[in-house]
Amino acid sequence: MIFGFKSDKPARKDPPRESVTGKLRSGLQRTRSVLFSDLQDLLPGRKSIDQNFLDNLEERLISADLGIDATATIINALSSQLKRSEIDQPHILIQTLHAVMLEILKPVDQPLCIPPVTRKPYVVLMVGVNGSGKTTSAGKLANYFLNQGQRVMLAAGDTFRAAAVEQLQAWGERNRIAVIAQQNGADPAAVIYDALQSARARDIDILIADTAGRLHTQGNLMEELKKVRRVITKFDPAITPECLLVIDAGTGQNALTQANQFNQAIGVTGIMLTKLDGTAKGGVIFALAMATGIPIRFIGIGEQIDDLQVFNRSDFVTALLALPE
Ligand SMILES: Nc1nc2c(ncn2[C@@H]2O[C@H](COP(=O)(O)OP(=O)(O)OP(=O)(O)O)[C@@H](O)[C@H]2O)c(=O)[nH]1
Ligand SMILES: [Mg+2]
Repeated sequence: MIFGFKSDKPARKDPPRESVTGKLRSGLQRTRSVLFSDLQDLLPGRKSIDQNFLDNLEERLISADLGIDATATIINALSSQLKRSEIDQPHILIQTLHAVMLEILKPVDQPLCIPPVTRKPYVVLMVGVNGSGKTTSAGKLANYFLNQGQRVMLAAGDTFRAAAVEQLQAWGERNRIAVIAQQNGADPAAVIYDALQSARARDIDILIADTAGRLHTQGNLMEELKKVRRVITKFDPAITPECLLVIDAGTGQNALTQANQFNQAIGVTGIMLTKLDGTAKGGVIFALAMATGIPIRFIGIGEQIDDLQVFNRSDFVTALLALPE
């Protein structure tokens, strides 16, 4: 069953740079306020930074869900500077924080590069626990790729949750692109296979496949996901899909378990960290970077179609510390 519209290749449209950084800054506002609000107040009557200050900062890093390892890395870097008496003013502290945070995020700052495929379509498989933002992110990603001038199609691989298909169809309508779907209860692997055939026949560049939410502890549902992954290879062994794990930033440290379990099941190739705008736990990005090393491809900072950004560590840390551009 195909719902949708015929799409011609649009010209490439990139959003203005100021709107990207401004949005990111306001999206990270809650996390920033846990980390750094009243930072100056922590320095009562002192011009220099001392151990009490670092203890307080450590608590804040833990509260913002950076996790033990990233917190220790940051505090150790600051402590050793403090011992060498190199930090005597807040702006030097901020510079050091900035440098250490960038270093932690460096290995995961690997944007998704769509290879110049001779065999279309390129496949993006959205996976993750219930309610993490998979369907919304599929809709936003479709818009992102359309703006890059790609031809995009959606596949409704969530045949389980009531109204999941309709939800994806609404994103298809918003983007004016086709959505391949079957009836509720259909085999998700069959839907994806059908979508792959349809995408190839229509010369689609990118097929974005939604899947049902599942807990990493539900063995049978993880098996279902493995089957979906296998069916892509069966369709064409030359296709290496982007298995994009969608994680709600508000999940906190459980994000690490999700990443490990989904990775073991299907081999996660990228992470999309959503709902950064609604949480003070955005520091989990540092914990994910240190514990998994899985590339963080995109971040979600709102519910609207353009509330998705390609993850860039420099933009992220600058916005988090609210440094001038
Ligand atoms: N504030 C905010 N809300 C988001 C973001 N991404 C998704 N949401 C909201 O999160 C809720 C769940 O999103 P869905 O896309 O339905 O999540 P899902 O993973 O597909 O859910 P299931 O299919 O039930 O597993 C919706 O209300 C979305 O609008 C984001 O980046 N920021
Ligand atoms: Mg969904």
